[in-house]
Amino acid sequence: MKRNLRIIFINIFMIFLLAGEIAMQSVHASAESHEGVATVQMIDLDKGIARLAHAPIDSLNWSAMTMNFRVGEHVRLQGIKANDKVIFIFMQTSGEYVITAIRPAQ
Ligand SMILES: [Cu+2]
Repeated sequence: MKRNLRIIFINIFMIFLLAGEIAMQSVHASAESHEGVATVQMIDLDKGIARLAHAPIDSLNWSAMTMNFRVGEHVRLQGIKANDKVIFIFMQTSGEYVITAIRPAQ
């Protein structure tokens, strides 16, 4: 019985992982979004800003730099903090770069 419960929990967890992956892919599929790898410098939850030291982003011809991104309203930061390495997806919206998804890099 306990074992069955454990299997059910693992299955639910896998479904969430899969749903997250699909969400990332659908964000990725839209024309204006870009993906980057970065180290978090600072997160200001009050202002909704993340300062990221990102690696080059080929889809924008950007070289590596440190810059501020706006954190999208519905983005869950899920415990992401300064010095964490992350993979993130962002879009340009009215002159701002807005993070639409972010997760820890493996
Ligand atoms: Cu940049």
